[in-house]
Parts: sequence; C-alpha cells; structure tokens
Amino acid sequence: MKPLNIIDFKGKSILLLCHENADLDAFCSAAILSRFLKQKKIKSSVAVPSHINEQTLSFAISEKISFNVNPALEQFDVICLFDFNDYEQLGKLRKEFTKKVKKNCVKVFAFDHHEIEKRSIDTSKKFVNAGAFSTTEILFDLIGKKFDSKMSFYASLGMIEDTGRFLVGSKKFFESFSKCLSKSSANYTKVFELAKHKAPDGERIAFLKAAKRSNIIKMKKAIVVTSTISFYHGAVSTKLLDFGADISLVVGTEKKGGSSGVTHLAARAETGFKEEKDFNLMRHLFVPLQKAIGGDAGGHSGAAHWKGNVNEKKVLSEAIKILKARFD
Ligand SMILES: [Mn+2]
Repeated sequence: MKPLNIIDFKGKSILLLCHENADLDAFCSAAILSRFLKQKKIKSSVAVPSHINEQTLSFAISEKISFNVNPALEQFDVICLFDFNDYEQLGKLRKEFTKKVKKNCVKVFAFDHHEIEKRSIDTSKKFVNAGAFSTTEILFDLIGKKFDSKMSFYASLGMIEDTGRFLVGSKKFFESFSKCLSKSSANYTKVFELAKHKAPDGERIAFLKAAKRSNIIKMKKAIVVTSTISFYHGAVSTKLLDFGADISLVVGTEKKGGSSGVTHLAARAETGFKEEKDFNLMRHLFVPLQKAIGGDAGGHSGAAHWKGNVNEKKVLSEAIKILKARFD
C-alpha cells in the first residue's frame, strides 16, 4: 500500500464519505482521517448517503462528531470512500457520483478492506488491503504514528466491531489493536460495550417470544428448530441457530390493518453443518419449496428467505417435509 500523501489534500475541498447505513468501522475511519487532516490544518466533512446505523449514530453524538446526510457532491474536489467499493453502497448518491466521476472533475480515494472486483468503483488512489480486518486498521497502518488518543480510540472500535469482537484476527492485527487501546482515551470495557450491537426492545422481545414458541425436530442427521413470529424473521432465525440447531426455520405473517398479510419464512443453516453435509439452503430447501407452493425465494447457502400467499402451517410443513427427505 502506498503512503498517504498530504499534497493530495492541501487546498482541496474534501468529502469523507461512509457507505450507506454507515457502521462503526466506516464512520470511525472517516473520523480518524478528519482529525488527521485537522492536525494539518486541512478542513474536511464527514458524510453518509442517507442512513447511519443506530449504534454509530449514538457514538457520533457522544463523541460530538458532526456529519452530513446526503451531501451535495458538486462542491468537493476530493471524495474519500470509507469501507466500501461497490456503487450500490453509495445509496441515493450513486447517480450524482457517477456523473461527477465521468466528468473527471473529482479525485476519488478508497480506504477499504474489501476485495476489489470488476464492478468496484473506479478510484484515483486506493488505500485498500483485503487482508486487513477493518478499515480503521488500514488507517492505523497509514498514519498510526500520528494517532492521538481519540484516533486510537476510534481505530480500536472499528477493529473490534468488524471482527465480530475478535472472532478473527492475526498477530499483526492484535498488535495494532493493543497499540491503539494503550494510546486510547477509553478502557477495554468501554470499547467492548460500544461495539456491542444493542438490538432495539422490539427485536429483543421477538427473540424471547420466538424462543418460548420454539419446536425442536430431531431428524436422523440434523437438528432443526422452528418457531413463529410476525416480525424480525431473519434476525430471529439467526438467534435460534445460536442455541445449537443445525437449521432454523422461522415463519410468520406480517398482519397489516386486519387483512391477512404475506407469509414469510426465514431460514439459517449452521456453517460447519452446511459444509459437512454439503447442504445449501437455497438449492436444497428454498428452490424445491418454491416449486411446491409458489411464492418468492432468495438468499444464499446459509441464509435464505421465502414469502408468499400460503398459510403458515402449510409453508412450515412443506419445508419440514423437504428437510426430512434429506436428513431423516
Ligand atoms: Mn469494515
């Protein structure tokens, strides 16, 4: 990775843009570069296309970091992208951004730890390392020597968040984290708590209700858990899998204004189980399910969703029938 050259920023109007639905890693990365530029007496604005996630919003408020929503791109000479490389993640700024780049009147720099693909956004300079565990780790590699206590705090937050609180990492990564935490204004408990995803009350109640209503189906070669809930089907089926099932199925109908609504079925399959049994939720459950009862299905091998106008009982019994044929 090439070093960051301050000449690229001097005298320019700079936008530090996070991906849509900005998370802690994207936002902390932008905040770090913003502070670094400020040290050099260069102004910049942090922005998001239209949404910032709840956790990141409360972080921005508590740290008093201001940011723009839906910024007008025309006023900027340099746009730095944080934690993404896909046009999709520009949200509603996509059109304007594409126009501006085509006109060649802006320099785009990418700070990212995702793989660059053919469809990735074309950028003038890339500070990209797909081997890094967070975008804040990349910022640390680039300008870590200049980090103050706040920047170190922000970097450690991005690192802990993007690794799912250290489910993955490397020797170098942990060394960097440790350096950031030591220099940080916060202690480990604070960093850990901030990086916790706090589900809203409604979602947590849905988890608990679904747990109470759950059914265990022990097949010869799989443990399946099923439950019913009106909302949060996907999140609930992820949660149910955590209790120890190989496959979770969550069915429910979103009732609107008394009329019977559309039925949803969300499913999750455990990663190790999937590989061992060569099982693909889409191919082996949702495609046959769609053939049997219609509706729309989408997703991938470990997480998939179906919706249609079929009653819950029928959907669930059909899904279980398909799974039994394979695992019982
Ligand atoms: Mn990230």
